[in-house]
Amino acid sequence: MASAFISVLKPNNLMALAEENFSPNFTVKNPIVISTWSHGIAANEGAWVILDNAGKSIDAVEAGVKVTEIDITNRSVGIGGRPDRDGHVTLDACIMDENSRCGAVGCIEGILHPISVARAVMDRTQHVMLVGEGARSFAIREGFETAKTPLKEVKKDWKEWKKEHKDEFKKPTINNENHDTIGMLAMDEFGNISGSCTTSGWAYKLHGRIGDSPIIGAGLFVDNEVGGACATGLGEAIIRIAGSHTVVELMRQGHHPQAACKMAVERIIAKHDDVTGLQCGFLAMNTKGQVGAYSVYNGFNYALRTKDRNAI
Ligand code: SD4
Repeated sequence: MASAFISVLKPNNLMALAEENFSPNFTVKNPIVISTWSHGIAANEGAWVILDNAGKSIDAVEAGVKVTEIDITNRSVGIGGRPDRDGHVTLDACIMDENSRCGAVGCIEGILHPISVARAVMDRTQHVMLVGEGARSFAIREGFETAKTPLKEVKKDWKEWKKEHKDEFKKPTINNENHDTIGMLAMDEFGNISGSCTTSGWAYKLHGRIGDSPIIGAGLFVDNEVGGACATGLGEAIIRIAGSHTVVELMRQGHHPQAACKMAVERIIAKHDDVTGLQCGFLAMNTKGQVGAYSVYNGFNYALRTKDRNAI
């Protein structure tokens, strides 16, 4: 087992805050919102507008990640994302509320806000997940805005990539453009937890590939009696252990969110003979307002927003 690779997450610039967050006695008074990576700062602000006005966590996690989806400079979420190897930008997203209601879209193309389509699947259909052309037709029928993808500059990069790689499949590397999915968890002032997750997935993936991010239990899971978890990183590895569900179940057994994330990461490591280039991370929150995060390699960070904190 490659346990030497395990390392606790320590965001470079605010280590003290991170240490404090992870201590067993640290709890945050709700409302609170946390999300993956530094783009989480802006996303949390989007969620905060709702949370700070006595809004519901489900509305907050939708509004929050929409900020990231619409950021065309982002190469791993939304319409600015990198395409698959055939040049299609296919997006994955899911959402889950405090009543275990959930919705998801996978491999959807040319839609500005996949997270809102996932929400519509949850609110307006009897299904949980729509994929591909069916998801896109549903979105259009329901009046969701379309967008042309890939962006010009993204297409240029893809063409260069194709020239260099021809038929070979791109190996994921650590903490580069492949690992910037946004996963978000929020607890509103009523103590209810919801989560969302949205991504353009693994850059230059095979056409039709769906990662963990739209899969309830893999990229995201919420149980309002326990807490929520979301994931980022190599989706195939996260799916193999039903990652976010695993983290929530470990919290149900009494583990602190930090310990639960670490145990899930250790399980991923144990299932792979070689974790070279395999980066995965989990972020979790329990009903007490305790948070935790852990990844295979250092370098993963998350953003936290409460009434008096707004930090990475
Ligand atoms: C995927 N989990 O499609 C996503 C990629 C990711 O941060 O998380 N990037 O496998």
